[in-house]
Amino acid sequence: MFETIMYETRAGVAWITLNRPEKLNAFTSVMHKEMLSALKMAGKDEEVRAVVITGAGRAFCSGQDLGGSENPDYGEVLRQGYNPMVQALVSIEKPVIAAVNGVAAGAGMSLALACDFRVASDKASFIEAFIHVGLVPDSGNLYFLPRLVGHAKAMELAVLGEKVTAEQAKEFGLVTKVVSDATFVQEVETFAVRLANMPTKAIGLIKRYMNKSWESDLTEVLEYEALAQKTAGGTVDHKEGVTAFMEKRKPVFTGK
Ligand code: T3D
Repeated sequence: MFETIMYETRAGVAWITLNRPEKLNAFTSVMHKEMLSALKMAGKDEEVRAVVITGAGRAFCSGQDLGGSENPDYGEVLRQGYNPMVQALVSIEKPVIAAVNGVAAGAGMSLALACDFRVASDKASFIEAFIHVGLVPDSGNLYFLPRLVGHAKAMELAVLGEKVTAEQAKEFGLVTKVVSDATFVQEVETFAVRLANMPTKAIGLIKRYMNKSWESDLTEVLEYEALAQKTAGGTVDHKEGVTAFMEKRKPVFTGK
Protein backbone atom coordinates (compact mmCIF):
# COMPACT_ATOMS: atom_id res chain seq x y z
CA MET A 1 0.00 0.00 0.00
CA PHE A 2 2.91 2.34 0.82
CA GLU A 3 6.30 2.84 -0.82
CA THR A 4 8.39 4.46 1.91
CA ILE A 5 6.71 3.30 5.12
CA MET A 6 5.12 0.13 6.47
CA TYR A 7 1.78 0.15 8.28
CA GLU A 8 0.33 -2.70 10.29
CA THR A 9 -2.04 -3.07 13.20
CA ARG A 10 -2.01 -5.68 15.93
CA ALA A 11 -3.42 -5.88 19.46
CA GLY A 12 -4.95 -2.40 19.24
CA VAL A 13 -1.68 -0.78 18.14
CA ALA A 14 -0.84 0.75 14.75
CA TRP A 15 2.83 0.31 13.87
CA ILE A 16 4.22 2.84 11.39
CA THR A 17 7.75 1.96 10.25
CA LEU A 18 9.81 4.44 8.21
CA ASN A 19 11.24 2.23 5.53
CA ARG A 20 14.21 3.68 3.63
CA PRO A 21 16.94 1.95 5.64
CA GLU A 22 19.67 2.55 3.02
CA LYS A 23 19.22 6.31 3.62
CA LEU A 24 18.71 5.88 7.37
CA ASN A 25 14.99 6.51 6.74
CA ALA A 26 15.50 10.07 5.46
CA PHE A 27 12.34 11.96 4.56
CA THR A 28 11.15 12.56 1.00
CA SER A 29 7.95 14.23 -0.18
CA VAL A 30 6.45 10.77 -0.79
CA MET A 31 7.25 9.80 2.80
CA HIS A 32 5.55 12.96 4.08
CA LYS A 33 2.38 12.11 2.16
CA GLU A 34 2.45 8.51 3.29
CA MET A 35 3.04 9.43 6.93
CA LEU A 36 0.07 11.77 6.81
CA SER A 37 -2.16 9.06 5.30
CA ALA A 38 -0.98 6.51 7.87
CA LEU A 39 -1.64 8.87 10.78
CA LYS A 40 -5.11 9.64 9.40
CA MET A 41 -5.82 5.91 9.09
CA ALA A 42 -4.67 5.26 12.65
CA GLY A 43 -6.72 8.19 13.91
CA LYS A 44 -9.92 6.99 12.23
CA ASP A 45 -9.60 3.27 13.04
CA GLU A 46 -11.57 2.63 16.23
CA GLU A 47 -9.66 -0.61 16.77
CA VAL A 48 -6.43 1.38 17.02
CA ARG A 49 -5.89 2.74 20.54
CA ALA A 50 -2.13 3.50 20.39
CA VAL A 51 0.36 4.30 17.64
CA VAL A 52 4.05 3.37 17.41
CA ILE A 53 6.44 5.10 15.01
CA THR A 54 9.79 3.44 14.42
CA GLY A 55 12.48 2.97 11.77
CA ALA A 56 13.58 0.01 9.66
CA GLY A 57 17.22 -1.02 9.91
CA ARG A 58 19.76 0.66 12.19
CA ALA A 59 18.30 4.19 12.27
CA PHE A 60 15.11 5.85 13.45
CA CYS A 61 15.26 8.71 10.92
CA SER A 62 18.05 10.94 9.56
CA GLY A 63 15.78 13.89 8.75
CA GLN A 64 15.39 15.44 5.35
CA ASP A 65 16.94 13.50 2.46
CA LEU A 66 19.96 15.63 1.57
CA GLY A 67 20.66 13.84 -1.68
CA GLY A 68 19.11 16.17 -4.20
CA SER A 69 16.64 18.87 -3.35
CA GLU A 70 13.09 18.08 -4.49
CA ASN A 71 12.02 21.63 -3.77
CA PRO A 72 14.49 24.51 -3.32
CA ASP A 73 11.93 26.45 -1.27
CA TYR A 74 12.52 24.90 2.15
CA GLY A 75 9.70 26.95 3.65
CA GLU A 76 7.28 25.17 1.32
CA VAL A 77 8.86 21.78 2.11
CA LEU A 78 7.96 22.47 5.74
CA ARG A 79 4.49 23.89 5.05
CA GLN A 80 3.50 21.09 2.69
CA GLY A 81 5.37 18.14 4.20
CA TYR A 82 6.57 18.32 7.79
CA ASN A 83 4.09 20.74 9.33
CA PRO A 84 0.91 18.78 8.45
CA MET A 85 2.58 15.64 9.79
CA VAL A 86 3.44 17.32 13.09
CA GLN A 87 -0.09 18.73 13.37
CA ALA A 88 -1.49 15.25 12.71
CA LEU A 89 0.71 13.74 15.43
CA VAL A 90 -0.45 16.30 17.95
CA SER A 91 -4.13 16.18 17.05
CA ILE A 92 -4.55 12.40 16.95
CA GLU A 93 -6.35 11.72 20.23
CA LYS A 94 -4.50 8.50 20.96
CA PRO A 95 -1.08 8.00 22.54
CA VAL A 96 1.76 8.09 20.02
CA ILE A 97 5.07 6.45 20.91
CA ALA A 98 8.33 7.14 19.09
CA ALA A 99 10.19 3.84 19.29
CA VAL A 100 13.66 5.26 18.69
CA ASN A 101 15.61 2.23 17.52
CA GLY A 102 18.73 4.10 16.34
CA VAL A 103 19.89 7.56 15.39
CA ALA A 104 17.26 10.33 15.24
CA ALA A 105 18.78 13.31 13.42
CA GLY A 106 17.45 16.66 12.20
CA ALA A 107 13.76 16.41 11.36
CA GLY A 108 13.98 12.77 12.48
CA MET A 109 14.64 14.07 15.97
CA SER A 110 11.77 16.54 15.55
CA LEU A 111 9.47 13.64 14.66
CA ALA A 112 10.41 11.89 17.91
CA LEU A 113 9.87 15.10 19.90
CA ALA A 114 6.36 15.56 18.49
CA CYS A 115 5.28 12.14 19.79
CA ASP A 116 3.79 11.73 23.26
CA PHE A 117 6.37 9.22 24.48
CA ARG A 118 9.88 8.32 23.40
CA VAL A 119 11.09 4.81 24.15
CA ALA A 120 14.74 4.53 23.11
CA SER A 121 16.99 1.56 22.48
CA ASP A 122 20.27 1.77 24.36
CA LYS A 123 21.81 1.99 20.86
CA ALA A 124 19.75 5.08 19.94
CA SER A 125 21.10 8.61 19.73
CA PHE A 126 19.75 12.08 19.06
CA ILE A 127 21.39 14.82 16.97
CA GLU A 128 20.14 18.31 16.25
CA ALA A 129 21.86 17.93 12.87
CA PHE A 130 20.36 21.05 11.29
CA ILE A 131 23.22 23.32 12.38
CA HIS A 132 25.81 21.10 10.66
CA VAL A 133 24.23 21.94 7.32
CA GLY A 134 23.64 25.59 8.21
CA LEU A 135 19.93 25.20 8.94
CA VAL A 136 17.69 25.82 11.92
CA PRO A 137 15.63 23.25 13.85
CA ASP A 138 12.22 22.75 12.25
CA SER A 139 9.16 20.50 12.25
CA GLY A 140 8.14 21.66 15.72
CA ASN A 141 11.64 21.22 17.14
CA LEU A 142 11.84 24.83 18.38
CA TYR A 143 8.47 24.30 20.08
CA PHE A 144 8.91 20.88 21.66
CA LEU A 145 12.61 20.83 22.57
CA PRO A 146 12.64 23.72 25.09
CA ARG A 147 9.36 22.47 26.56
CA LEU A 148 10.82 19.01 27.10
CA VAL A 149 14.32 19.86 28.32
CA GLY A 150 14.24 23.58 29.25
CA HIS A 151 15.55 26.60 27.36
CA ALA A 152 19.24 26.34 28.31
CA LYS A 153 19.61 22.67 27.37
CA ALA A 154 17.60 23.20 24.19
CA MET A 155 19.92 26.04 23.11
CA GLU A 156 22.96 23.89 23.83
CA LEU A 157 21.61 20.95 21.82
CA ALA A 158 20.36 23.05 18.89
CA VAL A 159 23.42 25.26 18.54
CA LEU A 160 26.21 22.76 19.23
CA GLY A 161 24.49 19.87 17.45
CA GLU A 162 26.38 17.28 19.49
CA LYS A 163 25.32 13.66 19.43
CA VAL A 164 23.45 12.67 22.60
CA THR A 165 23.19 9.05 23.70
CA ALA A 166 19.88 7.53 24.80
CA GLU A 167 21.09 7.43 28.42
CA GLN A 168 22.09 11.12 28.33
CA ALA A 169 18.73 11.97 26.76
CA LYS A 170 16.97 10.11 29.58
CA GLU A 171 18.91 12.12 32.16
CA PHE A 172 17.59 15.43 30.87
CA GLY A 173 14.05 14.22 30.31
CA LEU A 174 13.97 13.76 26.55
CA VAL A 175 13.05 10.09 26.62
CA THR A 176 10.49 8.19 28.65
CA LYS A 177 12.67 5.12 29.03
CA VAL A 178 15.75 3.43 27.64
CA VAL A 179 15.60 -0.31 27.01
CA SER A 180 18.11 -2.90 25.90
CA ASP A 181 18.42 -3.19 22.13
CA ALA A 182 18.11 -6.98 22.50
CA THR A 183 14.56 -6.70 23.86
CA PHE A 184 13.61 -3.40 22.25
CA VAL A 185 10.68 -4.52 20.09
CA GLN A 186 9.11 -6.61 22.88
CA GLU A 187 9.51 -3.75 25.36
CA VAL A 188 7.91 -1.26 22.96
CA GLU A 189 5.11 -3.71 22.25
CA THR A 190 4.42 -4.23 25.96
CA PHE A 191 4.34 -0.48 26.56
CA ALA A 192 2.14 0.19 23.51
CA VAL A 193 -0.34 -2.58 24.35
CA ARG A 194 -0.50 -1.31 27.93
CA LEU A 195 -1.47 2.14 26.60
CA ALA A 196 -3.91 0.60 24.10
CA ASN A 197 -5.76 -1.06 26.97
CA MET A 198 -6.20 2.15 28.93
CA PRO A 199 -9.18 4.55 28.76
CA THR A 200 -8.42 5.90 25.29
CA LYS A 201 -10.89 8.80 25.39
CA ALA A 202 -9.41 10.08 28.67
CA ILE A 203 -5.89 9.84 27.22
CA GLY A 204 -7.06 11.78 24.15
CA LEU A 205 -8.53 14.49 26.37
CA ILE A 206 -5.37 14.68 28.49
CA LYS A 207 -3.33 15.09 25.31
CA ARG A 208 -5.66 17.72 23.82
CA TYR A 209 -5.78 19.93 26.89
CA MET A 210 -2.20 19.44 28.06
CA ASN A 211 -1.12 20.71 24.64
CA LYS A 212 -3.54 23.64 24.89
CA SER A 213 -2.29 24.49 28.38
CA TRP A 214 0.97 25.88 26.95
CA GLU A 215 -0.93 28.78 25.40
CA SER A 216 -3.49 29.21 28.18
CA ASP A 217 -3.80 30.95 31.52
CA LEU A 218 -5.04 29.27 34.69
CA THR A 219 -8.65 30.39 34.21
CA GLU A 220 -8.72 28.84 30.74
CA VAL A 221 -7.09 25.61 31.93
CA LEU A 222 -9.61 25.29 34.77
CA GLU A 223 -12.40 25.55 32.22
CA TYR A 224 -10.70 23.03 29.89
CA GLU A 225 -10.51 20.62 32.81
CA ALA A 226 -14.22 21.08 33.48
CA LEU A 227 -15.04 20.43 29.81
CA ALA A 228 -12.76 17.41 29.63
CA GLN A 229 -14.07 15.93 32.87
CA LYS A 230 -17.67 16.31 31.72
CA THR A 231 -16.79 14.33 28.58
CA ALA A 232 -14.68 11.73 30.39
CA GLY A 233 -17.39 11.34 33.02
CA GLY A 234 -19.82 10.25 30.30
CA THR A 235 -17.63 7.45 28.92
CA VAL A 236 -18.16 3.72 29.22
CA ASP A 237 -14.60 3.46 30.52
CA HIS A 238 -15.34 5.80 33.43
CA LYS A 239 -18.33 3.66 34.39
CA GLU A 240 -16.24 0.51 34.08
CA GLY A 241 -13.42 2.02 36.18
CA VAL A 242 -15.76 2.90 39.03
CA THR A 243 -17.67 -0.41 38.84
CA ALA A 244 -14.42 -2.39 38.84
CA PHE A 245 -13.18 -0.41 41.84
CA MET A 246 -16.37 -1.11 43.80
CA GLU A 247 -16.26 -4.80 42.82
CA LYS A 248 -12.56 -4.99 43.78
CA ARG A 249 -11.49 -6.27 40.34
CA LYS A 250 -9.27 -5.03 37.53
CA PRO A 251 -11.13 -2.82 35.04
CA VAL A 252 -11.48 -3.85 31.40
CA PHE A 253 -11.39 -0.66 29.36
CA THR A 254 -12.74 -0.63 25.80
CA GLY A 255 -11.80 2.88 24.72
CA LYS A 256 -15.44 3.95 24.58
O1 T3D B 1 13.96 20.78 2.57
C1 T3D B 1 14.83 20.92 3.45
O2 T3D B 1 15.97 20.45 3.37
C2 T3D B 1 14.46 21.61 4.74
C3 T3D B 1 14.21 20.63 5.84
C4 T3D B 1 15.24 20.22 6.65
C5 T3D B 1 15.01 19.26 7.76
C6 T3D B 1 16.24 18.48 8.15
O3 T3D B 1 16.08 17.39 8.63
S1 T3D B 1 17.79 19.18 7.94
C7 T3D B 1 18.89 17.90 8.58
C8 T3D B 1 19.06 16.78 7.60
N1 T3D B 1 19.75 15.65 8.19
C9 T3D B 1 21.06 15.63 8.43
O4 T3D B 1 21.77 16.59 8.23
C10 T3D B 1 21.66 14.33 8.92
C11 T3D B 1 22.58 13.75 7.87
N2 T3D B 1 23.08 12.47 8.30
C12 T3D B 1 24.07 12.34 9.22
O5 T3D B 1 24.55 13.31 9.79
C13 T3D B 1 24.54 10.97 9.50
O6 T3D B 1 24.17 10.13 8.44
C14 T3D B 1 23.96 10.39 10.81
C15 T3D B 1 24.58 11.13 12.01
C16 T3D B 1 22.45 10.48 10.86
C17 T3D B 1 24.37 8.88 10.92
O7 T3D B 1 25.75 8.76 10.71
P1 T3D B 1 26.37 7.32 10.38
O8 T3D B 1 27.85 7.50 10.35
O9 T3D B 1 25.82 6.34 11.32
O10 T3D B 1 25.81 6.92 8.93
P2 T3D B 1 26.27 7.50 7.51
O11 T3D B 1 27.39 6.68 6.99
O12 T3D B 1 26.49 8.97 7.58
O13 T3D B 1 24.95 7.24 6.63
C18 T3D B 1 24.65 5.98 6.09
C19 T3D B 1 24.06 6.19 4.71
O14 T3D B 1 22.86 6.95 4.83
C20 T3D B 1 24.99 7.00 3.82
O15 T3D B 1 24.82 6.58 2.49
P3 T3D B 1 25.94 5.67 1.75
O16 T3D B 1 27.21 6.41 1.84
O17 T3D B 1 25.97 4.38 2.55
O18 T3D B 1 25.40 5.49 0.36
C21 T3D B 1 24.44 8.40 3.97
O19 T3D B 1 24.74 9.25 2.88
C22 T3D B 1 22.94 8.12 4.04
N3 T3D B 1 22.24 9.20 4.74
C23 T3D B 1 22.25 9.46 6.04
N4 T3D B 1 21.50 10.53 6.30
C24 T3D B 1 21.00 10.94 5.13
C25 T3D B 1 21.47 10.10 4.12
N5 T3D B 1 21.16 10.27 2.84
C26 T3D B 1 20.34 11.31 2.53
N6 T3D B 1 19.85 12.15 3.47
C27 T3D B 1 20.16 12.01 4.76
N7 T3D B 1 19.63 12.85 5.68
